[in-house]
Amino acid sequence: RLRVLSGIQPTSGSFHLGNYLGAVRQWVSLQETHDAFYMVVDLHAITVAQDPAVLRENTRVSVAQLLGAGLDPERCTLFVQSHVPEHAQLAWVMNCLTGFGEASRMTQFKDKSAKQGADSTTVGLFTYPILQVADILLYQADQVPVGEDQRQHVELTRDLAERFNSRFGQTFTVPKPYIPKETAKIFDLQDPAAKMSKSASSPKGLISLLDDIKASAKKFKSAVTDTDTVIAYDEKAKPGVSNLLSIYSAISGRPVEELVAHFDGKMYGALKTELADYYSEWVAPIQERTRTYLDDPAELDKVLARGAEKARAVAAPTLAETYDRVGFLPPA
Ligand code: AQP
Repeated sequence: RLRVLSGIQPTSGSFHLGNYLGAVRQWVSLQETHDAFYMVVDLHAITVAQDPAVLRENTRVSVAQLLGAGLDPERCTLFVQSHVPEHAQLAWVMNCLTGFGEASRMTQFKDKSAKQGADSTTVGLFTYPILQVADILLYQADQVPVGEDQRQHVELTRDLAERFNSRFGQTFTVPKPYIPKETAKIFDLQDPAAKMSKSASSPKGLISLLDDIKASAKKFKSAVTDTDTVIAYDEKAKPGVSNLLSIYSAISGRPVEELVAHFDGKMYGALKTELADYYSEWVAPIQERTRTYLDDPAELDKVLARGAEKARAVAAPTLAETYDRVGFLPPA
């Protein structure tokens, strides 16, 4: 069985549809065919300021939501990143292997730090991709299911794995990104040129899975499209309509061509209303299951304790071998 690893940040009270379609949906299907490791990455979350109580709460909600979305702790290893200290430990070694210029080329850092300004940008945000390298390499992952925005970080992981292996001897599996084209990038409903993101300029463009369902339905109905009237898939000429078709196709399992034929001769309003209705039905059981897990904190703790144990069983030997390869004296 090939191994997959991925993570998601507990930085808001709910995942958004981009997180779900770009990543979590693939996680759920890959747990059936792969040796799957999934984590809530709280170490990554503190690269921007977090309120401690809120972070703790959001971490629990994230885990409950992953379970609500269909992760099964019997089929995958689900854990919280800070429960496995090897992540931070391997990250230091990787920091010392990464060029400053190389890290400076990461576009996500450039975008986020430009938005935040130099004074509120932390060194942690700068080295975030290198922690991600450690996350992946610790588990000798073959594939990394992520959205398109993470491709550059997986490329960095490949470069560092190869660099380490050629300098110190074969140690790490060189992973590949796993990015299905159809949902690689979900766009903001109000600004179809921008990716759907929790730091979007307007909350109207963002669909958070745990939000009030009626409010989300309304957002679909007021999504920005274009002045044409034909429902067709064309990312360049019709980014708004294409985004709605991608979302509808992904959650319903109906191919885009089938949807386009279905809406032949109909107006944009028909697509928006039908999608809003479909989404409402689709998300209700996810919300319901998430609530069930949140109502049972003891069960959640049990899942996470078992997950951390399984994760450490893989991470600890990788870290020990890495320390040995770089020449650290083993403790007596
Ligand atoms: N719009 C998106 N389309 C497809 N995939 C997406 N992902 C995020 N946005 C989209 C994927 O979701 C996974 C988890 O990402 P994360 O925990 O790093 O969340 P994020 O990138 O911080 O989410 P945001 O909303 O994009 O945050 P900000 O606003 O801070 O930049 C990843 O696999 C990611 O690719």
